[in-house]
Amino acid sequence: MKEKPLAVGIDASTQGVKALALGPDGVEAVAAVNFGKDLPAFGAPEGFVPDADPAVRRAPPRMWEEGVALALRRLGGEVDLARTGALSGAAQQHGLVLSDAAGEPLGPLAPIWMDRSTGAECAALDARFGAALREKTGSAATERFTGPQARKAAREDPARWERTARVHCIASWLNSRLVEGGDAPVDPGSASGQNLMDLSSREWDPEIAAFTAPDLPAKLPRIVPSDAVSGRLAPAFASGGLRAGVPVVVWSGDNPDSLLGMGCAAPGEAVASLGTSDTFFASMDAPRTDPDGFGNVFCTSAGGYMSLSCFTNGALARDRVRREAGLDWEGFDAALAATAPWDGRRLFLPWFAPESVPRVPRAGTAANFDFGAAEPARRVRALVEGQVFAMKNHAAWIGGRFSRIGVTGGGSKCAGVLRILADVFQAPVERLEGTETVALGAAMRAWSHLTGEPLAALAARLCRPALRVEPDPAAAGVYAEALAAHAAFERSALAGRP
Ligand code: XUL
Repeated sequence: MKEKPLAVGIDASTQGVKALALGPDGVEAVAAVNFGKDLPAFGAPEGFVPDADPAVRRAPPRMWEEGVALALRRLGGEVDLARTGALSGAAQQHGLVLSDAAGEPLGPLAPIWMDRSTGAECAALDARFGAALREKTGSAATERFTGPQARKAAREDPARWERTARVHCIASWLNSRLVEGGDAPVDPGSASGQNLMDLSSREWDPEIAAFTAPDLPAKLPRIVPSDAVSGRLAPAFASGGLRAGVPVVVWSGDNPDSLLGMGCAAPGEAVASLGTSDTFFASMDAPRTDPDGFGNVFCTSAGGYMSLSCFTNGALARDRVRREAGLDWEGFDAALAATAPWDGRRLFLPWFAPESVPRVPRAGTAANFDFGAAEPARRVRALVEGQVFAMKNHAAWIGGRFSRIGVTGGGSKCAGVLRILADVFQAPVERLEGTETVALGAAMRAWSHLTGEPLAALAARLCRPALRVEPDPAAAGVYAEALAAHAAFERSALAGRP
């Protein structure tokens, strides 16, 4: 190997793949592949093949595999990948890929995290295990998780199930394709997104697995720590200078590696990812679970635990209120600057679409004032505060105060949103310099394996904030009152719904 080693991190996400090269002085290059643009023959421009049933969301596993190979080739055009000493990756969490013993997928399509077609399977798991499922695995029965998906696959096509040697989530399947022998283990970050793993022992729960599908315990991959080597790079991926035989550190899920790549993997640190959905995830010292059953608990890829709550009404709600108020994004931000914290004691529940936290199966917003008739600036403030109040109230079970909140996603560009987050949480809010946090998290694990540099030291060196917003203590009182009022308003709104 030449003087300066490289670690490569891959982010296999819904709409494409990113590959990132991390050297001794930081990120050297990033290459991207977009499924719609670069691999149109798979017919999945948005990352899934359109289906007549909106609950069904499936994608071709071969597209992910080709996407990874292409991203590595492109990265090889930017840096000399012969310097690579270790590689790792993270994939969209959950999903289900059934494979034979050599890792070949059984069938052209596999369900992804957006699939919502396992309601009957989740009901069966709930009826059998009740609250114990959430307490053991960290999540109530969840439609997109590998366990319910496997139960459905076994029921729908018993012959294929019989032929299945391995039941993979997307991360462990891609990891299997990448290594010699085609049979990779899974890390606790991915395994905790399956409704199958016991969070405290970090082993598959034999009773839950056996109930979920016939012979499932024998078909699941081994669980290994997130810093373990899963195998050696297969010759098929050796291109752009990358050498076959390079160690592949076990793949993880995108959320655990994003927490790492955001530099927020120490207990008490959290991330608010303000994208299509708003996702709030926080690092925890112990596996506490959400008594309401809305949030998920995963293992982190840094050896700890993390909460994850997904608020469906994120960017689309902000965009809708902005448009209806006749504002551009500058005007949206100016509206927040022109109004005071909890101005007029207004409360708004932005359930324009069915919501996951709290669970709201049918769309329908609610307000304690005439939302549609209110001045644009008041609507904008009530919306953003309503979103952040829900985030804070539904984070109460995580325990303690947050020492820092990292922000990412389109919404984090809006200064007014960051101000409200800092003041409601009474915690400093930081926006990072880099954007490829998932690929960076995976590359950090590979680098740590290669050099022995601890993850915390790497985070301190690589995850620098571009902007930090300190909380205003003067807003603490009004927001404490607002949070209590929001919780009561939400309870009464939920009680009045079917
Ligand atoms: C988390 C989840 C999504 C996917 C996106 O539970 O389903 O965040 O991981 O790739």
